[in-house]
Formats: sequence, structure tokens, C-alpha cells
Amino acid sequence: MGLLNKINGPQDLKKLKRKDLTSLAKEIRAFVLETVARTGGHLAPSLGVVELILALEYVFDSSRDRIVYDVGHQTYVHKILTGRRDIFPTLRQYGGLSGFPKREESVHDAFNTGHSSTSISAALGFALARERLGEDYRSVAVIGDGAMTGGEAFEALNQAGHLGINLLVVLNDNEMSIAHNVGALSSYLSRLRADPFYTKRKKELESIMKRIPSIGPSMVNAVERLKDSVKHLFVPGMLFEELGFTYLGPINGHNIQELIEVLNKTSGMQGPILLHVLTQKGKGYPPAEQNPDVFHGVGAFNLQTGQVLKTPGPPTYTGIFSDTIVELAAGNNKIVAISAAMTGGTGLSQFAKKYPERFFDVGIAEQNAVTMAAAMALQGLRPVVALYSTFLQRAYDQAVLDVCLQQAPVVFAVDRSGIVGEDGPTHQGAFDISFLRHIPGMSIMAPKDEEELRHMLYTAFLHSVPVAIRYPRGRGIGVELTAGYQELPWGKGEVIARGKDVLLLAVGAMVYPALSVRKILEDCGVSSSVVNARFVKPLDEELILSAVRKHSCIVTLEENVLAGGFGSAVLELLAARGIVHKTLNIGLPDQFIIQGKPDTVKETLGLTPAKMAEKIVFHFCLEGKAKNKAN
Ligand SMILES: Cc1ncc(C[n+]2csc(CCOP(=O)(O)OP(=O)(O)O)c2C)c(N)n1
Repeated sequence: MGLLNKINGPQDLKKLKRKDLTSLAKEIRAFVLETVARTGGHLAPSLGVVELILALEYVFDSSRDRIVYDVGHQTYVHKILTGRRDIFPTLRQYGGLSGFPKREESVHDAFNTGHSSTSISAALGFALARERLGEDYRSVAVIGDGAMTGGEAFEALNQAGHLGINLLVVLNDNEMSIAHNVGALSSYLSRLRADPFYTKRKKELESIMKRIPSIGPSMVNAVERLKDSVKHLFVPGMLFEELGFTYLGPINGHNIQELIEVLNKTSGMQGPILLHVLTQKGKGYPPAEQNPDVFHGVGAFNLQTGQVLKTPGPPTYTGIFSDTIVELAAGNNKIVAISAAMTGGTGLSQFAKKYPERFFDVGIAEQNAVTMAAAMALQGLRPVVALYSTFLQRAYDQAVLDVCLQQAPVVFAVDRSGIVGEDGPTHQGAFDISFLRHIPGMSIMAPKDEEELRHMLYTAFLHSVPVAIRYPRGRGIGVELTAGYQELPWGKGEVIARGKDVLLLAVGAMVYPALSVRKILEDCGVSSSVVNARFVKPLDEELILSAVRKHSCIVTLEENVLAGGFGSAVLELLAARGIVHKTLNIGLPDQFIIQGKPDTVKETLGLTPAKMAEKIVFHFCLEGKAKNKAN
């Protein structure tokens, strides 16, 4: 760590001789590896860009130049080089360094990211602000080939090429999204990659063209046409150039000297530039090189063996979804499954393997996934779109117009709903109930445990309506799994414990905690009932209203923001019926939810059973009962 220990900011990096950068890269890799093995995190993306980020920091001034990292999961090296080396070991922990760029953390973080394909739009915005305000800085987007499959990236390329503005897009091409990249663009990049002499030949071609004599305007036009057709013969597509970018590359993204030279050269060039850089995901750590998808985002692991450390426990909700959808598809050949570049994460690998002709990975294109599913459903298929709650945000309009307005029977498997943990605010599944509940024709279920998830999926396919099933990240409760499937009554909840004073109306991941709350309240002399709502929409009005009448205090519990959530739905119901009651809504507050282990985050938000029970006692002034019990 001889060199790295001296780097307290980019100013120290710039003092190094170019030849020392290779040794520094080695030290940085070791430091990233050693830290992420303990904290978990996005290892393979970061290992792949060590040289690229070193070169960017060496050439540019990241406190002034605006460098936008797409997704932002590859910024560990950037953080280490920009004054955050000492706190790097706190990565992704509660109160520690964010795993993504964060303006609040450093002036070197130009733009907060976390969701894919925004970097070119943001860099374009910075470039336009620069022109408008008469300022002088470079605007750079660093985007992966996976992120390039997202529609917003194309929207921004389209605009930037049209404006001809000074902007550098660094395309970090490692042939991988989380898993192998998919799509026509990916094939196009492979062709460019396979043709390292492309740039040289392009230059030769241009000089030949210049030598062709032009006589009169019609001849000029003919020559231009000839140029175009010959260009296309040489280079299939010329996609970026046709969009108005100067294409440079492909260059070796692990050769720091070459990177620095090319980046320096771009300073003197005008207009939008696309620099195509080839890297290897997981570079320098054999287990990550061999399994870049496993090490894309990884938990703590054994550095020597590359073995991911796993504590034994019940199956995960994702695992249950995975098994169930395969089983259901066996009995219904109309079922098709769609993933947006998250086949493994959402549990669709098994389905993809078993039913390759019924599986579609659209790339990082949630909007495309949902609209496509809508049309498939309208033609009689039964698509399930499996997305993380946070990424479903991207396809809100498609859920409204393409799915619900047309009543297309699409099943949304909304994974990672609620608190997700170390990825922090950009990845919490905090909003899905709120942004789905108000869409006419949408139904929403949330299972209390993994067994109920199975029955909910089964039930969803028995109904020809749009339906979202939201379930949390991580392991189930550990309940016994039955062999068959059971149709759950549509729009009906269940009473799972009876009492007198307090009614605990819980949904999804809050049902078991509600039972724990009940136990704590009972110990305090407060009797309560627990209802598992099962459906957020349609709400089981009959059950809720009859239960409300029997209790003096009503509490709703959910892992969703309170605004527009399940509790809101209950309050709306009571208001519509003119019922005035003592109520308390428990859920996520009106703020972005911080990173940290889920239990720690819940503790901070007052969402552990003990804290919730305390809140209930305090809110309804039930201390008297507690005291009586004690006496
Ligand atoms: C809108 C959205 N959908 C899905 C994801 C999940 N995700 C994070 S990184 C990633 C792959 C990115 O691939 P690439 O841009 O090539 O970067 P690499 O990890 O290969 O460096 C995906 C799908 C996301 N961050 N944002």
C-alpha cells in the first residue's frame, strides 16, 4: 500500500509518474478486494474499471469536470482516489460510505445514480448548463454496455448528436450486464470489438475519399453517396457516427498509458465523442473473472477461496417465486416470463433454462418489458414480469396505460419490496404500493410468508386482470411448504389472532412482526387482534369494517411509505363510510430510506416489534393498562 497510502485526493494522484500508475492499480485492486470481501458490494464492476478510473482521475479534475457514472455501482475506485480511502471500509454500512455516487458525500460525485442509463442525459445536462452559463469544464458520462441497453441512454445520444455539443461518453464494454449482455446493440458492439483495425481502416478510407476529385455539385453528391456506401461496407452500422458522435476505439481499458493518451486527445476535439473502452469484468480476481455475474453484487465472501459466505436458513422469497413459476408454467403453456436484465436476481434462471422459448430478457428496459407484456397478454398469453420494486418505478406509465387501461392480465412479480438494506435509498422498495394502488384496475397482493406467495402466484393466474404481488428481499419465515396450490379468495384477508382493544391490520412482511407486537402488547396487558390483509387492492372492506367496529384502536402496518400506502387505503375507507376512529399508521416515513442492514434500518425507523408496540401504547395512551398488568 506504499503508493495508495499517499493518495489523499486527486491532487496526490496527479503528482505520480505515469509509470507508477500500474503499481497503484495493483494496490487499489487489493484494497477493494479486501474490503468488499468483508462488506459485500459490487465487486466485479469495480475491479473491471480500476485503470479506467485511474486514467479519468489523472486526466480530468473530478471536482470541476462533471463525470457521471452510470448506475454508479462501479465507483469504488473513484471514491478511494477522491479522499475517501480511510472511510472506504465503512462501505454500504449504516452511517458509512454509500455504494453509489452521492453528491452529499463529496464534490467529486457529480450526480447521484443507482438506476441505470441516466448518465448520458445527466452529462448532457451538465454540458448544456456549461454552455448557457459560459463556464468551462468537461462533461463526461461513463456508461456500461449493459446500461447502454436502456432507452434513456438512446434518448440522450439522440439529443446530444443532434446538438453537436462537446460531451464525452466513455462506453465501458465488458460484454456483461449483470449476466451476459443481450440484444442487437450488444451484438453490434461485439462486431466492433472483433475488429480492432476499425479505426485505422476508417482513417485510411477517409483519406482515400479525400483524394477522389470532385467536379461540380452533382459529382460531389455522387461522391458522398459512394463514401456512405463504402463506409457501410467497411463498418457495419456505424451507429454512433450516424448519430453524430465521433467514435474512438475500441481501446484496451486495462492499458493505463493508452487510456491517458486517448483521454488527453479528446480535450482538443469538438462535438460529442464516444470512446469505446474494452474491459474485463472482475479483472484481477480469478473467481470474479470466471463468475462475473456472481461477483457483480456479492455478499461477504472468503477472499482466498472466493466462496460466498451464506448463513443457512429458510428459502428466499425469490427462490420460492423461482420454483413456483416453473411449476405453474408446467401446467399452463400460456405462461411466459420477462426479465429486465435481472434473470438471476429475480429468480428466473430456472424458468429460462427450462422454457427458453417462453423466456424474454429485454435488457435494462423495464418500460419495454411492461408494454411488451401488455401486448402479449392481450393476445392470450399470461406474462409474468419479474422486477425489483425500485426498478418497476421506471415503468409506471406503462403499468397505467398499457397494462391497466387495457386490462391486460399481466402478473407483476414485485421482488425486493420494502427495506432492502445496504444498497440504500436508490434501491429501497418503498413506493410500489403507493404508485400502483391508485391505478384503476390494478390488484395488489402481499404475502405474509413464503407459502402464501406460492398461493398468491397460483391465484393470480386464475384471474384475468392485472395484478402485482409484492414480496420482500431475503429469506422467508421458515413455514412448512405444502405440496399443492390453493386458490385464495380474491380481495379477502384473514383474521389470524383475536383480541379486544387494538386491531393490528398488517400487510405482507409486516404480518409476522404484527404477531410479535401482539405478544408484547399482551405482556403489557393490552389485548389485540391481527388481520393479514393479503390484498391492498381490492381491499377487504367487509372484514376491515367489521373488525374496526370491534376495537377501540386501529393500527395499520406496512413496509411502504405511508403516503398513499396500505394505511392510506384503510383511512380512505373509514372516511368514505364516515367512521371516525382512533388510528395509527405504521410504515416508512416521508424520507428516503438510508442504507444499512435491514434490522438496523428498521431499528432506526422504529419498525422493530418492540418499538412499534411502544409507539402503539404511547399513541393510544395505553400506559394505564400496562401499569395495571404490572401491579
Ligand atoms: C433501471 C435499472 N434496472 C436494473 C438495474 C440493476 N442493474 C445494476 S447494474 C446492472 C448491469 C449493468 O451493466 P453494465 O452497465 O454493463 O455495467 P457493468 O456492471 O457490466 O460494469 C443492472 C441490470 C439498475 N441499476 N437500474
